[in-house]
Amino acid sequence: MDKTIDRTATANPGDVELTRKAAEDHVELVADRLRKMMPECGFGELGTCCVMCYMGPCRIDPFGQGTRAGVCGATPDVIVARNFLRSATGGASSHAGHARELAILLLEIAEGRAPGYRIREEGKLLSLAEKLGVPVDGRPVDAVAADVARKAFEDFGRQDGEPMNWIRARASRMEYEKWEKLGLLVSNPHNEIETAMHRTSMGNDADPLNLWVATLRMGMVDNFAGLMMATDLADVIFGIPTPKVVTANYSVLKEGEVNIACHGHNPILASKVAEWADRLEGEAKAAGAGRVNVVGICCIGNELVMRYGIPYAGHEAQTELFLVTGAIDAMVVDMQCILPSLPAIAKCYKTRFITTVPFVRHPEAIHVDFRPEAADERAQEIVRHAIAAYKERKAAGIRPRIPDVSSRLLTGISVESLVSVLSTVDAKDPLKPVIDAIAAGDILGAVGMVGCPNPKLRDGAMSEKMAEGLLRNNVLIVTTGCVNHILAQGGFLTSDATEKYAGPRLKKVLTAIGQAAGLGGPLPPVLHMGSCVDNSRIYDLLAALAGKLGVEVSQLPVAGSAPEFITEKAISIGSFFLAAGILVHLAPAPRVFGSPFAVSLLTEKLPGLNGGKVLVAATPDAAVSGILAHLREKRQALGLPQA
Ligand code: CUV
Ligand code: SF4
Repeated sequence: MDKTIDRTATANPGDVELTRKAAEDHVELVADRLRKMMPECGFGELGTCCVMCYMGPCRIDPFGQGTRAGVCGATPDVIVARNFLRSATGGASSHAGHARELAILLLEIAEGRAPGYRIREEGKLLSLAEKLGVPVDGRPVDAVAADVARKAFEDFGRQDGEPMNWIRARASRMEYEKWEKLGLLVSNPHNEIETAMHRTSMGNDADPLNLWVATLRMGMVDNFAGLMMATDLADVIFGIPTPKVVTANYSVLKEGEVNIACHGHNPILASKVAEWADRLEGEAKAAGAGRVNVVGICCIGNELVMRYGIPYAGHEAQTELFLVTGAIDAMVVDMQCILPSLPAIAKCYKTRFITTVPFVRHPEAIHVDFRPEAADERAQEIVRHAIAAYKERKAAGIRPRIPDVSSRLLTGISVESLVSVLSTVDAKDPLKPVIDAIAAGDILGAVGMVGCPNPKLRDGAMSEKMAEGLLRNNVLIVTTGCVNHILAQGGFLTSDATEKYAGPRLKKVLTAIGQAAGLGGPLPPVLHMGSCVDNSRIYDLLAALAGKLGVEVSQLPVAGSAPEFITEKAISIGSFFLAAGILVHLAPAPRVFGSPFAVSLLTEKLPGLNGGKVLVAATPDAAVSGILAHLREKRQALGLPQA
């Protein structure tokens, strides 16, 4: 292990402490492997490496050195467009899979085949049903639920070319018409995914523009067959998030308790593990532990904290470090963002690493075949694994080291809960105070900070510094995904943060709302709206604001930022926000710079077409000033004062 390099620059002292412990314990971390990988491949970074067929691999220097096209004749513009579309397809597939599992669960609940689950939000089910054209009057809830699930399956099987049910039901008229004009009304997510894979394989689509339109369409798949469907159905089954104040960071792990870390994405598994953790407290006590303590990592942490207030552990770049604490008895995962390095590290500390999904396995993991029909049995099995591990680990003399770092955060901001908070200010027209504040310039604009924690940018505290810069300039921030773990650990989701970071005009607005809502302090300047799939909540909020103003979403002074993105899911989410006509800031740089066509499309042509635009900026200062310039431009176009 290379000990000469200082890996201690991140803002979280817990990360520093555990990184040292990892070195002492001879555990290799993401940051170590990243360093060994340097320099990363320049062709890959530019997007001009192609492995689509076996005449290659081909790599093309965009600066005119060497060959100008792949063996097949594909130009850098074609290669970049194909590669990018495949990334967006990977992301959209993940989100569509997530949503489809929830649709299956809803049908199972309706038909009595998933006794461990129930419908918690009848009101949301009925309003969703009405939007989908499912009759509700006088019908039993289960019958309505079954039909709502069937509407989802209809989308996944549709061959008539008509727009998805979920788009027709959930897009506003104005946004729908915009997408209709642009040819972005997708019909069947699976067909779109199939066609994307087909057209990008060797010897098919060689028109860069056609390929980029397919990427925007993949963004539509991501939002409507993924994010929005998943959020709608998860709220129906697991509840609409409500505001609550909870604890985050390493200190959520408890010595003397059985610690279970849930990691992954879909609440189907983790909600059950959390339930059985409570119900098996007696067995934990018999094993000499206080209780079973469930904490949430990554996006499942977001799902669990938003709805149930379950302790909010940390983000993806900390998953290895959480194991290095030696305090976790079982890490239970479902899907997405599970580093393949984890099971070996778990072994070092006799932590049981449990996979649960048939297509997310690891040779060194324990596999529990989790299915909704047998959810209660399987969840008990998982919790008992953790209790057994607790005894074993105690006997083996494993000494945990839990960094004494903790922070508080306000979480649980759904559109519904935000509206109810704001209705304390204006009961008749809850969104009016926000719109007035934006119009007056007290809120300059809003930015959705979303996505992952990238070790390439973590040492520079990219997300924290960007948040600081935006807040000082009176920009309101909403967050989802792992960025929210970062910002929570940095103390940005508290009333104190409003005092500390918000510009004077933003502070005034947030203080007034906090007072009216009886929060005992200002509303935090960063609002936690959930997991990656909950980006649909951000979009719903924007659509509601735009609707009230009578403008398109693309005209609002807002932007999206994935300041440290890692996954293909961030690419597909970003593609949706581009389709919606919103500025998307990305760091690290997306792999498009090998294609002059792509650069001009994403930074010059698309803005003129629908407002969508990509901003690439890898330093906080450049990102903040680029975003501020954009917000000011949008304000000017609407005739709003510059503040
Ligand atoms: Ni979906 S995608 S790392 S933000 S969960 Fe965290 Fe969460 Fe993964 Fe990125
Ligand atoms: Fe090379 Fe063309 Fe094959 Fe890609 S598809 S590997 S560019 S020959």
